[in-house]
Amino acid sequence: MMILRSAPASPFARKVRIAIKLLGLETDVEIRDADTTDPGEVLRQQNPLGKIPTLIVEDGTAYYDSRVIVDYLDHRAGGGKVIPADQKARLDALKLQALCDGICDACLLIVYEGRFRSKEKHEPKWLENQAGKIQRGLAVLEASPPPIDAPPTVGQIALACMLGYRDLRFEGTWRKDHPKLVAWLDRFAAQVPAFEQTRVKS
Ligand SMILES: N[C@@H](CCC(=O)N[C@@H](CS)C(=O)NCC(=O)O)C(=O)O
Repeated sequence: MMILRSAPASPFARKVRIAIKLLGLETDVEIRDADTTDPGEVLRQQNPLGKIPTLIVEDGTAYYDSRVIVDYLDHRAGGGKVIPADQKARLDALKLQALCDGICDACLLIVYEGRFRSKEKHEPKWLENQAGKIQRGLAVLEASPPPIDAPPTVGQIALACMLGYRDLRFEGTWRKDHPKLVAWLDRFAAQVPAFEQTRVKS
């Protein structure tokens, strides 16, 4: 049995959880939540970065980060499933994943600024720098939303998880200016039940 160190709100862990469902590996993985802020959390021994998601496989090997985990799981499920085998399609999927994960990184840094620093210590220039990455990334995606394959690629899953995280932590403010992405996410949710099944209920 594999163990996935996870947390319900993490967009990176959600990407892995959706991939697990799509790859038919649900019965092979136990989801075990981790508290990344707890210095005593065993996660820090499993992954020196103390980050989720981290996957521990049967022989005790720990895989991180989410990109490595999805690569491992896709291969374990036969290969070429959510990470296409064809070079062009594969690079398209990985590049889309890199963009959406990068937007999530910027979102997280903004969330952590609020969580770990008192308000008077917030650095507006640095926050604006992160906001710029999010804004430009969303603009590129809105200009040309990707297709939704069956099954979706890891890039398309990453896009859905990133937009879901914008809804969860930023009150869906992205929706007003990105109508094509709103329609894209609606289609994704209809085509991929695992998206709704992994939504944080709160
Ligand atoms: N590039 C990593 C990002 C993972 C990440 O930033 N996870 C966050 C939670 S969403 C985390 O573990 N944060 C705790 C920390 O940075 O200490 C991935 O794709 O897995």
